[in-house]
This record gives sequence, structure tokens and C-alpha cells, in this order.
Amino acid sequence: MFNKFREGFRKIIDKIRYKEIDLKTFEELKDELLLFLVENDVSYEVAEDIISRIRSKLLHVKYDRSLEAIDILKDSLKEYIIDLMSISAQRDYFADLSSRGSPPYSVLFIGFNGVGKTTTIAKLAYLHKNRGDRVLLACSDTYRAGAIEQLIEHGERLGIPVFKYEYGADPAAVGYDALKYAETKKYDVVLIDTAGRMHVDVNLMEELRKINRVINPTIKILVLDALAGNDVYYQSKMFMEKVGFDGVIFTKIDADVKGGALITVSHLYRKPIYFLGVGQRYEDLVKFDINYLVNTLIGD
Ligand SMILES: Nc1nc2c(ncn2[C@@H]2O[C@H](COP(=O)(O)OP(=O)(O)OP(=O)(O)O)[C@@H](O)[C@H]2O)c(=O)[nH]1
Ligand SMILES: [Mg+2]
Repeated sequence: MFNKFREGFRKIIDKIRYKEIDLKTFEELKDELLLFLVENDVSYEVAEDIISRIRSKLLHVKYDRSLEAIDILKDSLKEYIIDLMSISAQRDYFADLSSRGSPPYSVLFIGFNGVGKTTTIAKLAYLHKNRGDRVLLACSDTYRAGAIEQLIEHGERLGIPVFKYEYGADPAAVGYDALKYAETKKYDVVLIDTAGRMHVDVNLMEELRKINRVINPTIKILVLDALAGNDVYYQSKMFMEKVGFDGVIFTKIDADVKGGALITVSHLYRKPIYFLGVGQRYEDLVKFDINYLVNTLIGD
């Protein structure tokens, strides 16, 4: 996990090994660090911010000559990422849900095409079920061929019912009626799947606004594919502008992604990363652990 980032960072660190800290060393390193961050999917804007903060930190440090630049660099970057993602450490998906009223809770999943929304819903349904929650899945993707069958198949495998209408039905109506149904039947949570959409899909983006308005979900989760790299910058911007979101789930972390996308999105919105998708099985949804991330990216 995050091997490229870790190895790249190690190379940078090796260059300054045994050098005493001074600003000259840092200035020499600056461009290389910037390039390294950008190559690892940290957006340029964020990479520049990281560097300017680390730099100003160095400027204010009273140098202890026994310290090596390497330690300052590592510690500053760790501190920066931990601070940036502190919201992810503080917030918990299940706690967030129950802090927002009473059941049935509704969770709306939004995101670009093929990022893993439906799979993530199935994984999260599995987690809910294991906690003893009564879960309902709602198929508000009435657009893509096979979308309804895909959700039904997960429902059957998990022993969880699926609320659905026909293809072409109004996705907002599916979500709304699913919620009404959940209220009557005393479900705890409704997980609502939506069709993948891109910024060029003007109608689909408008439709998403309607879904959001009509359902008024307890929580909106933006699903992002960590393999999309720096493209998550544009994806998250677009969904934030159109309907907003309360938290993020990154998928395909198992595919040796670089990791910078997580930093970029945290920097932009300070929204919690609730979970990471780390494979194709139902068990492969893990709570985001910031200390694990930082130690994996930067090392001890
Ligand atoms: N390796 C890996 N694959 C994943 C993960 N999450 C999803 N996938 C795969 O990604 C592909 C797309 O997943 P879907 O859940 O259908 O994606 P979607 O966002 O619902 O797609 P659309 O509804 O078409 O927009 C599938 O082959 C999934 O098995 C993950 O965490 N790791
Ligand atoms: Mg889907």
C-alpha cells in the first residue's frame, strides 16, 4: 500500500541524510519535493502549500545542530498530514449517522462513473448488518443497464432487501419512496445507490440536485477511486459544487495507489474519509486510520 510514495520519499530523504539542517539545504530540496508530491497525485496547489508551511516551520525552528534535516522534514510532513486529516481521525461514520436524528437514516452515494459506488454500498451494508442494523438498499440508478440487477445480486448474497422500480423511473422518487417504506417497516438505514455521472452529463447533474433535494439524506458520501489520481481534484470539486457531501470513501486502495489524492481532497474540503475500499470482497472496507496512513507514507 502506497509503496510509490514511500519509496519516493525515502529517495529524497537519502539525499539529505547526514546533512545538518539549514535553509540552504531546504531550498535545494524544494523543487525536488514539489515534483515528488505532484508525481504522487498531490495536486500542485496542495504541494505548494505543504512546502510553504514546511519552509515557514523551518524558518521558525531554533536549530538544534544535532538534529538532522531528515527528521525535520519527516516530522513536518507527518504533522502536516495529521493536522490536515484530523477530522478523519475525530469522526466516525456510525457516530455521525446517529448524531443526526433518529432512524431510518438515509445515506446517499454519489460519484463519477465506475468508481465503486455500488460495491461500496454492498460492503457498507455488510458492516451495518453485522452491527445488527436492519438495512434496506435503494436503487436510484435507474439509468445504467444492469445497475438494478447488480444491486439485487448483492442484496441476495447479503440477505438484504432492495427497493427498486423499473429502468427510466425517477431516481428521486425511488429514494423518497424507499425512505417512506423504511419508516413504515422500521428499517434502521437506507443506502441509496445513484448512477455514475461526469461533469459533461448536464442532465444527470441536474437530476442529482433533485435527488438530493427530494431525499434530503442524513449523510451524503462521495465515492472516489484512488486510482483516478489527480482527477479526484476535479471530481470532488464538481460534486461539492452541485450537491455537497459530508464524507468521502476512497476505493481501490489495494491497487498500489500513490496516496496523494487522499491528501488533496482532505486539503480541499476537510471532510472525513470514513472508509477505504481495499479489495473486492465484502470484508474489504476498512475504517480510515490516519496514523497507519502517515506511517505507511513516510515511515518511522
Ligand atoms: N480492487 C478493488 N476493486 C474495487 C473496489 N471497489 C470497487 N471495485 C471494483 O470496481 C468496479 C466498479 O465498481 P462498481 O461498484 O460497479 O462502481 P460504480 O461506481 O457503482 O459504477 P457505476 O454505477 O457504473 O458508476 C468493480 O469491478 C468493482 O469490483 C476496491 O476497493 N478495490
Ligand atoms: Mg453503480
